[in-house]
Amino acid sequence: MGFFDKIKEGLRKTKESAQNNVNAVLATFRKVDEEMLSELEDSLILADLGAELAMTTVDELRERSRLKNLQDADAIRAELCDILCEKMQPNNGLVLETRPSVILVVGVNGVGKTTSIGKLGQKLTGEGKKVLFAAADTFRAAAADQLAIWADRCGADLVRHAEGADPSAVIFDAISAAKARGCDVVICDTAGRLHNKKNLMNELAKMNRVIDRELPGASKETLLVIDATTGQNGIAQADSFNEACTLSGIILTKLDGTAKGGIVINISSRLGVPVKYIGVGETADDLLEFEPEEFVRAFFE
Ligand SMILES: Nc1nc2c(ncn2[C@@H]2O[C@H](COP(=O)(O)OP(=O)(O)OP(=O)(O)O)[C@@H](O)[C@H]2O)c(=O)[nH]1
Ligand SMILES: [Mg+2]
Repeated sequence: MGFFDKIKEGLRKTKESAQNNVNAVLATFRKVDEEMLSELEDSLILADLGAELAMTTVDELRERSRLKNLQDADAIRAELCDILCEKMQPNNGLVLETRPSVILVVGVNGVGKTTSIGKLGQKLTGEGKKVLFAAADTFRAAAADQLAIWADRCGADLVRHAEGADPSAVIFDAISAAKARGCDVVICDTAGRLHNKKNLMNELAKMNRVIDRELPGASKETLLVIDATTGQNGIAQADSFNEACTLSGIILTKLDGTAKGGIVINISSRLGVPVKYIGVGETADDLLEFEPEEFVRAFFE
């Protein structure tokens, strides 16, 4: 399946949803008037674009369709795509320039951190990189086992400690091992933590200090994993995590499980942090590098 088709397949629920009638509004399009614009705004909100973004988008569409004298549905759709693309953060991919580089993966419980690390490991080893997983989720007994399965699958190394160990100590050991073995990338799995639990957020800050101390000047990506099915709460999660550990990117998972795929556009435009990957399923191939233009095109096709 091609890249574009995979996004479309991942958006199947969104596109089939009776609620997402953006295309239905355009299909019955006759002229740009207030009734049509307000229907369009409603359908954008229902697709989880967020009220604010839906409003500013429709305001711009009203203005531009007047200026450019847009008369047909295709022209309106193209203009709508352009407006949304302009609002989204461009994705320049991961910056992994030093050896080793570090990717720290954070997020609330069950959003898909460990799975996304497995998928990312697969991608990077596939590019010929030597990858090491750090099992810094020492909170759940099965967490390191789950990561070990992914490590086996993609040929990554694994550093783990016993349950209950200090996660920062795991990261310290993983970095030492990566230096000794000449690894290209260390990917750190962390325990799920609620964004409003102060002590857990402090623990995250400590892990970051260990990385900065042991690898000064190294490339470091701090990726927040957000579950697309949680909708608008993802914005609040991003704001809190960003305070604790300056995020460099977002992985938005479970897009295949939601009828509200517009959350991607919302998150990509609302946060000052780019969406770098989207998850569209549970297998190793189901992590796609996020391309705003392709995504918006798939969304409206
Ligand atoms: N459909 C779908 N399922 C996903 C996706 N990403 C992850 N999952 C599933 O979500 C569930 C939780 O994934 P984990 O990777 O264990 O999540 P986690 O954030 O590591 O969870 P904790 O470590 O408990 O905080 C698993 O059943 C995954 O298979 C996705 O993109 N699509
Ligand atoms: Mg996990």
